[in-house]
Amino acid sequence: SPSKPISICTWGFVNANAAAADALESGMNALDAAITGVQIEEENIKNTTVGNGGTPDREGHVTLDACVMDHNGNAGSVVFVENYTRVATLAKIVMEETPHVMLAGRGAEDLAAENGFKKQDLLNENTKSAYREWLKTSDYKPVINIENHDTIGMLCMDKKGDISGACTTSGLAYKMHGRVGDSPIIGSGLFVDNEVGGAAATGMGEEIMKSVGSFLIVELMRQGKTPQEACEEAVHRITKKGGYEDFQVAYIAINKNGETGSYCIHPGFAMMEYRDGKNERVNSKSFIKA
Ligand code: SD4
Repeated sequence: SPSKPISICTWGFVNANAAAADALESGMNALDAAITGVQIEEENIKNTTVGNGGTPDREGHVTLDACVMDHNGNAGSVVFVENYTRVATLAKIVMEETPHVMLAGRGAEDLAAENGFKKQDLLNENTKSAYREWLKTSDYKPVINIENHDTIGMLCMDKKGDISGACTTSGLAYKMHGRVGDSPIIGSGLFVDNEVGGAAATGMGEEIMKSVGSFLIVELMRQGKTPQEACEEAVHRITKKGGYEDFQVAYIAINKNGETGSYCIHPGFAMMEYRDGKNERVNSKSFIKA
């Protein structure tokens, strides 16, 4: 059996993965540990793709998407949320306190207010001036591997061996108002089946949604693929259609044996992996070679 606990997350989020690892080592369950981890980035105003400090849409609104999934197959999700930052926690509240899986916009914001979340302006001077700059050309072109791809998806295996995950984002920079990406879509940005494993995604949400990437990875692992092979196959489903020169997609996965994998289209993606007391950056292999 794997040495537990284990935590992995997208990109080089050292502090977020360390926070999840500490929580897991102290005995916290996988779901709450994943939320504890991603919350570091939701509160990190230097991360312009998650939570407070997120980049606005083309009309100047910061709108957040998040979801969580636990080891019992329960799921919660919020989309198009303005003015509240802890949206992974809000997704957990949807999962646990409502009869629904997904709440959007005003309804999700009302639930946040009812639960004592702090209402705040998520824009700051930096994101405002970057937005003003962007308005000069209004050129919508998601750029590979720069700061507008910093979504955090996290998968935790706790001391009991249960797997849960969380995924949270402000989505693609300067997206259309009302646009929702893959991150809060169960099966796209995140999927967990505690009998098999879990997967999470980052990158061009439209491509991840069209191929239901995270669900695909978990199903491929169920059929016997390793997490690495499953991530590669999910990326190939996208690349075989062509047109991937201008966008990035990256996946991370863990199986029930504690094996992990990651794969992406363009070089430059990495995941954090914690196990055996070590929190390490793992550079991902890519479809296009560096
Ligand atoms: C989205 N997948 O909204 C997200 C963007 C992302 O790092 O991953 N950014 O499409």
